[in-house]
Amino acid sequence: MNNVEDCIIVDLPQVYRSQGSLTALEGGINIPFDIQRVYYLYDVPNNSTRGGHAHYELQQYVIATSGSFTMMLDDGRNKKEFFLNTPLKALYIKPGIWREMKNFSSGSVCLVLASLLYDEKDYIRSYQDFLTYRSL
Ligand code: T46
Repeated sequence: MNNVEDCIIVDLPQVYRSQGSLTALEGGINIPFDIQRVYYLYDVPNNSTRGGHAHYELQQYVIATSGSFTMMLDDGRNKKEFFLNTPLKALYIKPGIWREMKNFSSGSVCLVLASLLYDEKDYIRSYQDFLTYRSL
C-alpha cells in the first residue's frame, strides 16, 4: 500500500527557445505508466475544493500548466500538502491515496495524465470507507 511519501514531485523536461518553451510527456518513456486519459480542470473558483476521494488503481501525473493550486494528500495516517505552480513539475499520485485540492488561483489550469480510463468503480468517495480500506 502506498503512502504519501511515495507521491513525489517530478521534474519535467523543457525545450527552451526564445520564442517560448515546450514540454513533451510520453507514456512509458518519461511517464512511468501508459497514458490512457488526459483531462484538465479550469474555471475553478478560488474558494472551490475539488477531489475529496481516493482511487484503488489509478496513477496520475498532476501539473499546474497555468497558475497554481494546493494538493493535499492523505494516506490515512499522514497528510502532505504540495503547492503546484509551474508547468515544469508534476505531482505523481500513486493508487490508494486520498486527495483534496484547494486555493486555485484565477485562471489556473490543472492538467492530469491518468493511467486508466474514467471508471466510477475505481473511486472511494467516502472518507470512512477510505480509512477502512487503508486498515486492511
Ligand atoms: C484528481 C483530481 C485532480 C468524467 O466524466 N471523466 C473524467 O475523466 C473525470 C476525472 C471526471 N468525470 C466526471 C465525473 C464527475 O461527475 O466529472 C465529474 C467530476 O469528477 P471528479 O469527482 O473525479 O472530479 P475532481 O475534479 O474532484 O477530481 C479529479 C480526479 O477525479 C481526481 O482523481 O486527482 O481531479
